[in-house]
Amino acid sequence: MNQLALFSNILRAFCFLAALNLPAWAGSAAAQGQSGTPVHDIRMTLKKYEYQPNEIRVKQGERVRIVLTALDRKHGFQIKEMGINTEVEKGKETVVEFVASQAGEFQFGCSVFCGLGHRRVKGTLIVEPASSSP
Ligand SMILES: [Cu+2]
Repeated sequence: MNQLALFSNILRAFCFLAALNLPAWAGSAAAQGQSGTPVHDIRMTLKKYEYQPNEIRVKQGERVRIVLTALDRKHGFQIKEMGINTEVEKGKETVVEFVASQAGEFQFGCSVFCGLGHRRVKGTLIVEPASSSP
């Protein structure tokens, strides 16, 4: 009886510690990821039939975070070469995050049919080579 009570107390203490440790570990892992590479934040809006801005310029190696907001209806955001394709709901911020590891020009476009001008909803992501920075 006594031993059982002791055992369950130890077990409870262990679970308590495990519960405490998990968020601490997860928190530090997230912080590390954030501080590792600089983040290039870009805000972009979407409406029939355009991205604003429709040309974005980043440096190779940067972590890019695009915050998309659709103003009139649901649209999409797709960069085929990077395997990015996400829906952007109206009035809700949608975050797309990636590392611009490859230099070059990449077309992005709408992947949700939004009307007759759907194909015009597009833009260019320019990733400048890392060596071109001073
Ligand atoms: Cu569209």
